Amino acid sequence: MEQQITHSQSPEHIAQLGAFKAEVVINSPGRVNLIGEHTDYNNGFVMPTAIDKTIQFYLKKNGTPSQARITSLNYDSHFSFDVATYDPNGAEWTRYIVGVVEEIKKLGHSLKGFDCMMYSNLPMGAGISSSAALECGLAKGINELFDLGLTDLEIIKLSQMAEHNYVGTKCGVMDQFASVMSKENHVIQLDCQSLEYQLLPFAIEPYKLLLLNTNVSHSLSTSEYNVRRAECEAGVALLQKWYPEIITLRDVTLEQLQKHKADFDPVVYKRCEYVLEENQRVALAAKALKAEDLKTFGTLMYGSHEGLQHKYQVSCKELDFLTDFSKNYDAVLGCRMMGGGFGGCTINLIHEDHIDAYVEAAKKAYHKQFNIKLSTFTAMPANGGERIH
Ligand code: GAF
Repeated sequence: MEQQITHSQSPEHIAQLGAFKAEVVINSPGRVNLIGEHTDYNNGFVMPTAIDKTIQFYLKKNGTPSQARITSLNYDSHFSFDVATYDPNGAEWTRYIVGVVEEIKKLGHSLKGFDCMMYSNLPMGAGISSSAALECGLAKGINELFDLGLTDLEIIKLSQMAEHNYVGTKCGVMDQFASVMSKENHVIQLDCQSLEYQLLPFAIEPYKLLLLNTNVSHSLSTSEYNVRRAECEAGVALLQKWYPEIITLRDVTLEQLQKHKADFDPVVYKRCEYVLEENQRVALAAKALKAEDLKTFGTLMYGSHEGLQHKYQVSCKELDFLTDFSKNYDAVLGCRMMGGGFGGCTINLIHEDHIDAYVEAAKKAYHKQFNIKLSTFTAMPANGGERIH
C-alpha cells in the first residue's frame, strides 16, 4: 500500500485545540508545480496548484497590547515576540512568522497581541512549499482576526517579501500565489510578470500525480537558489548591451540569446537557455493539457527535468535516480524534480492502476541505492487557503 503522510493529531492535541477556543481557523495548503521551474523570478510562466496537505492556524486575540505567542503542535515548540518591535535573532522557523508581521506593519497596519497554534500535515523540506503555506496562512489569519482588509494579492506579495527580507531566500511569487489562489480540480497557468492567470481544468483520469519524497534536503538549496537568480540577472545585464529594452529573461528570445552565445560565460548561458526553454515547455504543456494529450505533457515533464539537471544544475543524485527509474515504467508518462531542487520530491504522472506496484518497486530500489527510506503520497489539486472557522 502507498504510504500516506497523515496528521499526527493526538488526543492531547485535539484537547489543546478545543480548550484554545480559536476565533479564526485557517487552512493553508502546500503546492505542487507541474511544470515551469525557476521561471517565476524571471517573470516567466509556471503551472502550480495547491494540494490537500495543509497547515492549520488557530488564532485568537489575547488581550495584551503587543505580545504574540505562537505554538507549533507538531514540534511542541513555543515562541513569543513583541509585534511592536523587531528582533532579528530568532530560529529559522520563527523568521517566517516575524517576517509576515513586519511586512503587514509596512502596509500601515498596527497589530495587537494574539495567540496562534499551528498544526501541519505538510512535510517540511519536501519541496511542496511548507514555507508559503506558513507565510500565507498566518497572513490570512491575522487579516481575519484583526479585520485588516488585505486583498489576496497583498497577502501573496507580503508573504513573498517576508521570505526575501526576513528569511533570505529571494523566491519568486509562484508558491504564495498557488497557496492562496488555487481551485480544486484545476491547475493555475500563471504569467509571473503580469500575474494574470488561467485556471485549467485538471481532469487526468485514469492518471494521478504521485510525489516521491527523497527525504533529502541538501544544504545548498538556499544559497544556490540565490546564486541561480543572480546568474539569470547577469545574463540579462549582458544582453542589455544589445537590447537595452530587456528587463528580465521574459523579454528575451532564444534567437537573441543564441546570437550572443560567444559573449557569455558558459554557465550563465546555460542557465538563461534553460529558463527560455522552460517557458516554452509551460506553453506547450498547457496546450497538451487542454487537448487531453497526457503523453506529450509527460514528455515535457521529462524535458524539464533534463534541463534542471544539466543546464540549471539544481537537481541531485537522489532526484535523478528516481527520474531515471521512472523511465522503465510505461505507466509513468512523466516525472521530474519539483520546486527549488537539491532534494525534496519528484512529481510523477502515473496510471492509477499501477501506483501501488510502482511505489513498492521505487521504495526498494531507492533504499538499495541510498539506504534512505522513500516516502510517497498522491496529491490532487485543492483549493487555496480558506477560513474554515
Ligand atoms: C521555490 C521558490 F520559492 C519558488 O518561487 C520557485 O522559484 C521554485 O523554488 C522553483 O521553481 O519553491
